[in-house]
Amino acid sequence: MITFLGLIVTILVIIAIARIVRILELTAYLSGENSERITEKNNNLQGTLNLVFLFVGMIFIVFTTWRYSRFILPVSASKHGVQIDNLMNVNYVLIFTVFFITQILLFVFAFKYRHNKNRRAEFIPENHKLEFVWTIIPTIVLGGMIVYGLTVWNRITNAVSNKDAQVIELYGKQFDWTARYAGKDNTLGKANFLKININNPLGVDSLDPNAKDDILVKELHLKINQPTLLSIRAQDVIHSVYMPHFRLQMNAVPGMTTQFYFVPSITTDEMRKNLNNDKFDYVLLCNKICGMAHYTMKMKVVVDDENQYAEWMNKQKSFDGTAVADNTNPIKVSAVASK
Ligand SMILES: [Cu+2]
Repeated sequence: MITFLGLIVTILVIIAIARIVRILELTAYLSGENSERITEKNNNLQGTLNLVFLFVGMIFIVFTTWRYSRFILPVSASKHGVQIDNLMNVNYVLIFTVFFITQILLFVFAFKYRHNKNRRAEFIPENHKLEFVWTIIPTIVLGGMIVYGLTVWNRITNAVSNKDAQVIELYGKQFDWTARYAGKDNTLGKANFLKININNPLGVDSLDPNAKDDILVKELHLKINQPTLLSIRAQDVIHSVYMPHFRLQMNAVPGMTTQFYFVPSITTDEMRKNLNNDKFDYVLLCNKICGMAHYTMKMKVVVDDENQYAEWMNKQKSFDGTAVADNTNPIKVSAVASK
């Protein structure tokens, strides 16, 4: 109803403006002015308006950047995140520099070279030197950015080969995440979608000896400075593991395993102190629009120190080693909280 009224009001306002313009034209005509003719006064006004627009626009840009900078993520909570932030900052500096230079030149020139009857425009059909400069400089700058970006990305993703990493599986489905810890053997048990049932949401193969000590949880706990390898799977559609505070994102694709290797570097407690906010929590979000309740698909992430982590881990329960995972005798997944 409100939108309908809004639409009608908008249409009426447009009609009213059109009528007023028409009236102004008619009065000008009646008073003998030729409204088609562009006068010196018009040119000066338009030229000055260009300067005003530049000035107001620049103030607006600087103000909004300052005003909303609090929405920018805090310092990275992972080791590799520092490289991503550097890359981002270099991009910001470049973009802002180019933006300010080009916009100031654009509007200042529009003012400076507004029409003047005593001045003739120069005719320059081509200028090879100029074209060379405006082709080569952006090519070098953009090429440099691509090489820099790829180098950082390769360095981050190649780190995966590290063998000391703790393996944690993240499993996405519409619409929640489950984390599986590999247990004492640091080896995840095999999983098979045929074994998925209400008591075994990840389809873990309980016949696999590696699966017996696996632990399923609904809250992701990470140990500070512990190299961690996320092993990522999805059940139904493409999801994406997104942990913005760690500068970490990787797609979760049905039918394949993806991975991300990283080292958490700031505990939840430290970050709360940094941000002066004792309600702060790290979060894992789904970053692929995966259906109606996509926005609810998140999991709390906690970075613990050694003691906190051990304390939490000791409270978890692993798979019941004796049960067999089939539909008639489902394995018990005691640690999966029914939210
Ligand atoms: Cu999702």
